[in-house]
Amino acid sequence: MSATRRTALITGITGQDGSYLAELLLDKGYEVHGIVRRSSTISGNSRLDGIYQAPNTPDQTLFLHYGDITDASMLTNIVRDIQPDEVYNLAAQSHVRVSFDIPDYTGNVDALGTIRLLEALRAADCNARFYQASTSELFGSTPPPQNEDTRFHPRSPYAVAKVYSYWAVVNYREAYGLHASNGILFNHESERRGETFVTRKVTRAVARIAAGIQDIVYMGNLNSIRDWGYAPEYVEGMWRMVQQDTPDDYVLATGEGCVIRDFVQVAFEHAGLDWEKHVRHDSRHERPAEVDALIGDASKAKEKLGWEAKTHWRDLAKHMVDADRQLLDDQLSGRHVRPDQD
Ligand code: NAP
Ligand code: G4F
Repeated sequence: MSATRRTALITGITGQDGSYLAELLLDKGYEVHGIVRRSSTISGNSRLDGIYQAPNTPDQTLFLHYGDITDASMLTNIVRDIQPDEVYNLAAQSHVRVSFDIPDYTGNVDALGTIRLLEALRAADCNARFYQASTSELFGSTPPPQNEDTRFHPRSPYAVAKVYSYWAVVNYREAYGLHASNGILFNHESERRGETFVTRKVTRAVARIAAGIQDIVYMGNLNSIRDWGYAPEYVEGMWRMVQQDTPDDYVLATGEGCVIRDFVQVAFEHAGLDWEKHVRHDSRHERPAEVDALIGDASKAKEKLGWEAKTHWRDLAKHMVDADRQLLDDQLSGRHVRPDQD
């Protein structure tokens, strides 16, 4: 290991953001350590295919460790062993509707998981800078535009747990002088987005309908508004927060709202399809309490971090449709292969 190489620990490395962040940090010359759940070997690790490194080679800079954010002793041991310079806490049960089905588990992972990791830093006497994946869901029913001063009004067990973590980070900053920052990120999507989030669900369905292997997609409330950006740009914003001399909390957003129905229409039209012929309503995809409108004001990030979203949601929708059509084509023709990993 190089004496000057910085070391980062990422929880949630197999997720959308974790995989992009790992790539960014490896490009910047970091040694990257990621915590991987044993159960995610098949589902999540495919996002890391592009940066897979054979283990135990002299040039290895990516290290994956089995663990779980619910296992405090594991967290303390790994922090003690690798003494990271930076810790990015991205692990979460991140699906809002699912959090109504498993509220206890969501709180354990998304709220207490953060405290466990912060305590692991203290127990291991580690002065790492800390990034917390906070979310625009904190604002819930408070109307847009939302910025760092907007009142929180969470509308789901997921959001309630994330409010707890947000304040845990502020508290550890104030109580222990930890360099800990909250990134309050509005929705950000990509070809690596989980398949049950609305954008990816739609673009996957478009690809399958265009290929003639599906006809109908069942969806919930199409009237809500989201501020959708492109995920690789957002992980750059996370990194910039951690590089600041003083820890702080920042909103990352595009500043433009999109009604779900408009995203659906643009995605279907991009493949030459009429969405109204293929989309049906299913109340099972609705939430007991909806977040009607999220539109962020990221002026503080622009001023202090020099960060700005670049990709418009229309281009994002088309890009995701193209990527899903290509992926399906590769899968159907047998071209989609994965390297062996342990
Ligand atoms: P994601 O794709 O759902 O990834 C979540 C990650 O957390 C996965 O690697 C998952 O591992 C891991 N994880 C789940 N439970 C865990 C546990 N008990 N122990 C350890 N790891 C666990 O989410 P994302 O979209 O990348 O988002 C990253 C973070 O940002 C999350 O905290 C999310 O809540 C937050 N966030 C996301 C957005 C957004 O629009 N994407 C916006 C604001 C905030 P498996 O592979 O094993 O499932
Ligand atoms: O894609 P979604 O499930 O994302 P949601 O609830 O906004 O949460 C995402 O963004 C948050 C940031 O604001 C993150 F913190 C969180 O981890 C996650 O990444 O739903 C978006 C909207 C909702 O209004 C939902 O009711 O789409 C609506 N929707 C309509 N039909 C649907 C569906 N959502 C899903 N997942 N599936 C549907 O069939």
